[in-house]
Amino acid sequence: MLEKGNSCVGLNEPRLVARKFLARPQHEGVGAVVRRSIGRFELRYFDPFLVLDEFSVTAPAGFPDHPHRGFETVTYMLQGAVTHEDFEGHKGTIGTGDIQWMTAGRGIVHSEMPAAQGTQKGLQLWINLSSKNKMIEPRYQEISSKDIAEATRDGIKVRVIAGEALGTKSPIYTRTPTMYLDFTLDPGAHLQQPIPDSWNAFVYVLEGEGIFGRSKSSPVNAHHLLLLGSGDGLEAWNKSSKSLRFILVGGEPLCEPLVQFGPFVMNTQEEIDQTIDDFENYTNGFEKARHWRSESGLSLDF
Ligand code: FJE
Ligand code: FE
Repeated sequence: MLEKGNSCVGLNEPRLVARKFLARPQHEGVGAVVRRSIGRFELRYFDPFLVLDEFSVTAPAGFPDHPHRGFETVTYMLQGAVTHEDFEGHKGTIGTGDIQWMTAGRGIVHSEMPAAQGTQKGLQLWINLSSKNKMIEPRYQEISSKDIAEATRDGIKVRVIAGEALGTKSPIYTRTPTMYLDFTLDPGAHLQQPIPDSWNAFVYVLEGEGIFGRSKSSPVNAHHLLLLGSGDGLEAWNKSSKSLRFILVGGEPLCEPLVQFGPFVMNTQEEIDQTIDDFENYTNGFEKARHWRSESGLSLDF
């Protein structure tokens, strides 16, 4: 048995890369560009993950007024800033390195628009909620970049957005058990990161070139999504001469039926019909949408 601890981490069964996707740019929102990996046609759902978008928005483009129900959105800024504004008057700007973990629950209507000159870049992940949590009160968890837990060891830097790595824990509460780690590996670095056996997990490469799963596998570069197979953790190497940055995300699968209509994600068609009804009639959580418009005054079709 290998011992698992803060300073002695060993993997019994490293996960191999099961599938690889290149996320190509597509248009979303109003004039925005996203590289969608999870949520595209070939990969509708990777339980509990619904969407992974690497987005790029330049004013006046953006994501004006639109609803969500039944899941969480996690926005992680990589460059620039985005202002969000919701129908309850919750408003704020998230800048480079900041995270907004939004539990839409029974309903949020909001806008997400660029807040700075130039191009704003980031990642948005949609995490499904279990049937018992779909209709909970909406909740925000916001962490500014300076408060995100970081750890460094042996040429590895990690920003712990959710879960735990290198002995450092995130304060984020995940309704659907989730880990979200932002790794930077210096040239020559080798990572071994435990992942709970029963969880689904993926890597998305942001910068540089990495080797994942097996030390002899071919290098993978930016904008690629790697779905990991079964096992107890991830092994990764940076055998290049430049730094390597990627996110590792894992989550406990819900194993529940899924019916999605755009930004509404429920378990049955009846619940989706009810949701459309609630949205159109401003009921069951959408009451405040009746008289609300964001400053942009626009709304997003879905
Ligand atoms: C949405 C179309 C959309 N990816 N990445 C339809 F574009 C959106 C949406 C987003 C989004 C927002 C940000 Cl800030 C980043 C994104 C899709 O807002 F919700 C629906 N329904
Ligand atoms: Fe949104």
